[in-house]
Amino acid sequence: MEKEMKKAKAPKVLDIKEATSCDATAQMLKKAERDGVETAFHRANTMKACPIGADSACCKHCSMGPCRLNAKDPYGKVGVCGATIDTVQARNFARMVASGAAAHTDHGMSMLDVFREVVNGNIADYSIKDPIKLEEVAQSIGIETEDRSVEEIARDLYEELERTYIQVEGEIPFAKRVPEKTLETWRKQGVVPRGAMREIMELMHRTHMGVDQHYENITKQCSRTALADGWGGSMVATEISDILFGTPTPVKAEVNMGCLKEDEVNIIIHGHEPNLFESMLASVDDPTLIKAAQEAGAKGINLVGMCCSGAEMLSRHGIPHAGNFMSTEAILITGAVDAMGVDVQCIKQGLGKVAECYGTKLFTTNPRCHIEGVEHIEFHEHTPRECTDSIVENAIVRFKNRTLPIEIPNIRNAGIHGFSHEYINYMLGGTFRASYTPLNDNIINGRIRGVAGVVGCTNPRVKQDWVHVEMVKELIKNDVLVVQTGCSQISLAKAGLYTPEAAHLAGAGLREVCETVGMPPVLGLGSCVDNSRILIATAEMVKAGGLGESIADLPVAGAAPEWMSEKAISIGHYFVASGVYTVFGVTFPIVEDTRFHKLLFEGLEEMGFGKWGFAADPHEMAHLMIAHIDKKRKALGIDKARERVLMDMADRQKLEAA
Ligand code: MSK
Repeated sequence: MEKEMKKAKAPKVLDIKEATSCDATAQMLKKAERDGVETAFHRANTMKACPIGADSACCKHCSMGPCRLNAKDPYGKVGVCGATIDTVQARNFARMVASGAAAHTDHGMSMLDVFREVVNGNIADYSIKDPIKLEEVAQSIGIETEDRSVEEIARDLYEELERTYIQVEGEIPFAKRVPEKTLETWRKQGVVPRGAMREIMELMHRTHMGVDQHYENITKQCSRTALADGWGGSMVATEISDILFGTPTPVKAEVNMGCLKEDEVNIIIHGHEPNLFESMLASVDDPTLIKAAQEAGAKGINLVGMCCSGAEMLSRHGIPHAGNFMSTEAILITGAVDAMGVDVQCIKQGLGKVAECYGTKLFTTNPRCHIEGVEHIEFHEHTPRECTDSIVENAIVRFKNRTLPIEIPNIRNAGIHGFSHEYINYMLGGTFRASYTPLNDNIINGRIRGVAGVVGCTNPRVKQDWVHVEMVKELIKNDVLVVQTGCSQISLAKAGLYTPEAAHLAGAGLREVCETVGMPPVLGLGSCVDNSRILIATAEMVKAGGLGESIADLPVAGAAPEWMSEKAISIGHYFVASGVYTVFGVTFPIVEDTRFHKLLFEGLEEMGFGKWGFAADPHEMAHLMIAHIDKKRKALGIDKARERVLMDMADRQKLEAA
């Protein structure tokens, strides 16, 4: 017995300091351990990632396997059917793209369903809040708007955008927004998307056993499918959400767990589709429900967002945001959350257990997402308040019956959020000459070295927020303007970089621009579907002139330093296919030294697309992006301008010192 005990491994203790750089999450992880509660951080600590899966060297597409190939000797073995490592990896990668694209496009389709019902007068709870955006989107795809009513334009827009999903042949409507030269490359390579349903279906077919067994041909359909996400499903989700609920403009708001209030009924909405959150906003403003909360002894009802639903509402309405993906269990440990409503995507099943430990009422609301053991209150767009009122009522009951001690980390970080691509136009160009020309001018004259999109999740395999923050600090220090979405935006907001004062962390050139305009060096654009705003911004930069003719010519780069979801792979690949060098952190699901790896990391660029990159270290990641930006500046012949700017600064410093 004694011998057996000696042999038993000591349980692996979570090193909280290494798990997260978010102080509020760390505080809650300590409490979780005191309370005997387990989180995804603890599970990641004890669950060794499967090494074969991590290398994507395993195929389980049929029952002749699963076949394990050897990452150390990639061409030494093939699967039972004869599939090579390149076929296996390309198929695995393609299925990640298909799943991620399906998630975004299904989200977009839901928004389009709501839009159709609003236009047809079947939904009374929502309306067209931004008719100017409606016109602009309609015009961008060639719909006549002059002397026509909002309803007429909206009807045509619905019909046109429906093609984004169901069109069997021809190019999707938003292909009209793609710079001509980029579109030319897509046409030449045969990757202009048809409807997303067709592209995803074809990609799933091709990756079935015994169909497409050439990694180059699989990658081609990967690109087509990913583009159907970025310039299709995701873009529709963003544009329709803006039309229905308003286009974001800069708004001051707070993030972090200190947004919870001990003396109020706290409700969190977590997920992705904005309609649940919008109706919840109406519910918490309802005088009857406010009165009920007060009668239960609360000062009021406090509505807070998390994850991407939260990022979208933070941008659009300035609703406080409590934390990103890796904090969604941690916040329940405060004991202060009376109800959490979730819809789709990035909802950990583990939330159910943690909610149960602290008596939080957790509700799933979307027919696509139920969780075993968690109560489901279905959200119907035609009668949305039935669901959201019920969540509020349940939260009030829980508030009244609170018994456990409450511990809310006293941390809140104020910042400016809500930078849509339209607002960047006004901000830099002014109301009367709104355009991207001033941005391009500042890039051409070298004050701004280039633009980086830093997006994506947090992942317990790396220190939460740390990789995002270190990387972005390095970028802005080197005069790279950073635009962000999703959980990454919240990482940086918690680090205090969403204030104009954070410009002091930027290099001299970027700092000068930020101080002149009064903007932070890091601009938040919303949720993960809102990466489509970054695509439009790149198209606008091409249109404004002076930085080449295609997106691939621009001195820009992208990154997802702590990615974890298949959606992130789809996003990464649509940026690559659009012409952007995109660097991922954590791990990359492909064995190096294979032909497929070479294609993604080098070959695609030679074909006129962007390319993939990988580095685990944030500084290395930043410098890969900076080197790429400099390469593009050189190709554009604007590298000397930057040297002059640097010379000016040095001269100025010498003068100041004299
Ligand atoms: S929520 S996909 S963890 S960004 Fe969009 Fe955050 Fe990544 Fe989910």
